[in-house]
Amino acid sequence: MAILERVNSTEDVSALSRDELHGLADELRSEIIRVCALGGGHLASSLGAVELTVALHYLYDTGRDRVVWDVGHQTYGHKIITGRKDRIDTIRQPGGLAGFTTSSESPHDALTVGHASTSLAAAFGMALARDARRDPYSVVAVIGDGSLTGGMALAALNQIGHVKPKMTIILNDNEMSISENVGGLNTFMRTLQVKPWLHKAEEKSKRTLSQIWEPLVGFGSRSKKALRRFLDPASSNPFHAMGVRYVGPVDGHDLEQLLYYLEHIQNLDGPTMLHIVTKKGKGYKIAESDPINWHGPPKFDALNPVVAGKGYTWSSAFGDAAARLTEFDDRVWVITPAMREGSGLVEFSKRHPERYLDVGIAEDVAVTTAAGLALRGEKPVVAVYSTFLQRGFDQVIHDVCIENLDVIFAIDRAGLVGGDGATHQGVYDLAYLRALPNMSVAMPKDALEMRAMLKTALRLGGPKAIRWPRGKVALPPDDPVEGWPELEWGSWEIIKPGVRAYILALGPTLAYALEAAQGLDDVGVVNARFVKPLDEGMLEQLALEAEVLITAEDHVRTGGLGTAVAETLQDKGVSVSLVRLGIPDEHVPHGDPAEQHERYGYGPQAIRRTLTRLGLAPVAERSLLGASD
Ligand SMILES: Cc1ncc(C[n+]2csc(CCOP(=O)(O)OP(=O)(O)O)c2C)c(N)n1
Repeated sequence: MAILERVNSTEDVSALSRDELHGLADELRSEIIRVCALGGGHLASSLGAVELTVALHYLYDTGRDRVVWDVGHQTYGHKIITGRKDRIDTIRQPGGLAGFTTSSESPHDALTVGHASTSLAAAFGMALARDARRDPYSVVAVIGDGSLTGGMALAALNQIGHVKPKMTIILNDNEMSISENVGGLNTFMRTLQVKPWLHKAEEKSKRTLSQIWEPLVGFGSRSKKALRRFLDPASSNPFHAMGVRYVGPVDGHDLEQLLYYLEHIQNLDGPTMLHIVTKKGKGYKIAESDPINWHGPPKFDALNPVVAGKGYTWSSAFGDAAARLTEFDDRVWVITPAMREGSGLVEFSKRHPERYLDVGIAEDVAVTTAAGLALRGEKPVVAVYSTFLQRGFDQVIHDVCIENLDVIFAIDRAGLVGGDGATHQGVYDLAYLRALPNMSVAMPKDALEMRAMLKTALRLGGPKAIRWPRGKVALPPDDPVEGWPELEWGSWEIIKPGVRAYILALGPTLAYALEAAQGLDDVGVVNARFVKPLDEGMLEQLALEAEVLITAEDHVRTGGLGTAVAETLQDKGVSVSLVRLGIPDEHVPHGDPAEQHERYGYGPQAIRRTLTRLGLAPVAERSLLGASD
């Protein structure tokens, strides 16, 4: 690490010789592999962006200029260069560096990110602010071909091309989103990649070509234009058409070429897009050949690299259930906004390609496409992470709920998610979905209950959201759908009877509540699996019988289960002491979810402390279990 040792800032990169820049790229690559092996992380995207990272830091002062990375997952090299190499081993770990660019972490991180497709609009705003203040800094946005499929990115491009501020857009095209990239723009980008060949062919044989073509297509100008478009796709380039100067494609691993083009573009007025072609996982053979599994591996052995299996997860359980449901009812479709692997749909996509749709990183499109399908009698299931459904919120109201359509929302990663941190926490969906007329919201306790909910939702119709957490679940038996039991929609279930108190728990907090209430005859536990509609009958009865009700949820306290319970009791005029456990009004950073559950008061030990404080568990335990929450 001879060169990296001397690099502590972006100025140090600018001081390097060209030869040393190549050495720096090699060292960064080794360091990224070492760090990801140690604790897991976004390996393949960071490796693919190494030369770009070096070139940008050579040409720009990222402390002053604004380099906006889309998603921010490809920035391990950027973090190492910009004064964070001593802490890079802590990336994504509790209390350590964030996995994405985060402005509170460094002045070199121009934007706090994690969700895709925001870079262009943010950089556009920064360029407008710069021009309004007549400041001299440069603005650069780096966006992947996957993130460019998001409507936000395309709408921003449309504005940028119209207003034309001076800015550089780097399109980092590796043909991949997390899985293979999709869509017409992606197909078009493939035609751009053959452009150099076409150029050469045109140069070398201009005469031959016109000799061949002109007699064939005639001499009319329309035909000539069509021929020209075929030979030089840039003349029909949609970026160009939107008003953005297009340059490329350029080999994004050729540092000299990158520096050459970036340096020239730097001084051009207006917006310029440099299209670079890169390989995801570049320089690490196994990641190059399998960029999907090496997109974000857990920790691995760098000498014997294998991506550890995740075991049977909630996502696997959903994928299996969806496949069964499609065989049971051929009107069932599954739509994913670019999360085939994460949502457990790899097998489904192979077995039922005609009922499977990946719409790219476009959650809004996923929801409204589902609405369109439902309007024509189909039964779409939108498989989406809780955090990403936020991008489709208006569509859930406007296109699905107002029409009361038969759309099931299969919501994965509900709750705190661990290493991805604040941008990815799935802790708002109960609040934002519960508010919508016609919508139901449920959370199963296990994979069998998930099946029962899916089957019942399919029969009942209407907008139905079923959510589950990240992580493992017990494998259910492989029964055909005909044998799956249904459940009464909106019903709760008493798991442990109590006398003086009841804990109303949801999903993962159910096991916590049972652990906390162990050995306490006075304390009952309820599987409050429906947040909307609540089991009002059972709630009222429990409130009348017990002294205290405690709600426990892996969700913000504002608007979740506890709020729903409080509102219902208030409306019914039933008064009972109510303790609401959940996440307070703050953004939760990356960390270990189990630790965070304890810290926020709804882990098993924390619930037990609450029971002690309420006089429901023996006081002697206080000292054993630490301070009261
Ligand atoms: C709104 C949103 N939806 C989904 C994701 C999950 N996600 C993270 S990276 C990624 C792929 C991005 O592809 P690209 O921009 O081409 O970058 P690459 O990973 O190929 O380097 C996706 C879908 C996200 N971060 N944000």
